[in-house]
Amino acid sequence: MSKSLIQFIIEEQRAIPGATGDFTGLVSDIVIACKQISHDVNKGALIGVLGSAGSENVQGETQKKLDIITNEIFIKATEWAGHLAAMASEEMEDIYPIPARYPKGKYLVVFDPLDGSSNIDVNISVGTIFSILRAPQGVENPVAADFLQPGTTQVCAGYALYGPATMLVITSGHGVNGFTLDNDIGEFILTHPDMRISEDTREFAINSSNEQFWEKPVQRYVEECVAGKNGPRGTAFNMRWVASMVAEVHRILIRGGVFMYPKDTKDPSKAGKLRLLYEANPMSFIVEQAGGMSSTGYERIMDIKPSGLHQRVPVILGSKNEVERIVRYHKEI
Ligand code: AHM
Ligand code: MG
Repeated sequence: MSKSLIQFIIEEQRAIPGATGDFTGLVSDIVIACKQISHDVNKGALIGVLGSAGSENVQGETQKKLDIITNEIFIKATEWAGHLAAMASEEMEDIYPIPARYPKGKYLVVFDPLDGSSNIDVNISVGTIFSILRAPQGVENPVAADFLQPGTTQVCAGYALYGPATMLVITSGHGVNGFTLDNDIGEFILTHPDMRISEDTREFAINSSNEQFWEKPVQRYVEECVAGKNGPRGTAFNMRWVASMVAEVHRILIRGGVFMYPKDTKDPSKAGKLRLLYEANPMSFIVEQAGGMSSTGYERIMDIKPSGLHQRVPVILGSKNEVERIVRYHKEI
């Protein structure tokens, strides 16, 4: 009999003395949110959800209708059950405290309800990213500062990938497991146990249109890769760029690779494009748990003490030996 995601989480929790079932309940609500988002993304134009909402989020980015719809789905699926004290999302300026009409719990969740949403109108894979934190001891009514915990404190991180199949990949600090949604029975089934990232790779992912704005170490690394067999690496590299971080990280979990959204000078007010809490930290937790590495080029991402809810950081993650090399280049130049 195949194992469902919820069975898997319950079994994992049983091994932890004193576990109350709260965590399992929260994950199960997140799973329901992802199933519903999967449904809406999949129906697309049939239910009129494509296109722009005509609004901007806190970071000045144009919101898609689905950015708003999926944010609402995530909140509605997780706010009622008493597992959470508050949540924060890429699509909301401030934190979302659990309304007074519901019981409060000990966890915080941060999420990007529809990452890669610029891809939605062209029917390319998008995803949902989430990270579960504990509310600080004794805090019943969290404020934004309570979310500013380094990635190392994450209890759980995961993503749902809405691709040819919908998958959910999750870690709670004991390796990484992947589940595929069986639409016939409405369950995520364990199909990719103990996912591991190969230490070496000949595939990299970066948005090359930003090359002129990169720092020297990244320019050097990419130059050496594209120089191919006759270059300093003596081997041919392949390149991919989906512009959907979830799809990118998933490819790396399946067949190795390195993903970079590095520091650049395109907009000096931004340290990078990707957000520490909603994107960089959860993906770093997953990548490290699968044996990969994740850095800004200068420091381990999960060691960063966040300074703001919507803080951005450079991201370089994937196959260990390549990320180590890029970090070394940052030290050399
Ligand atoms: P989003 O959260 O607004 O969708 O932006 C994040 C996405 C990532 O999924 C992806 O890696 C990156 O933005 C692509 O950026 P670009 O369009 O600059 O290539
Ligand atoms: Mg995003």
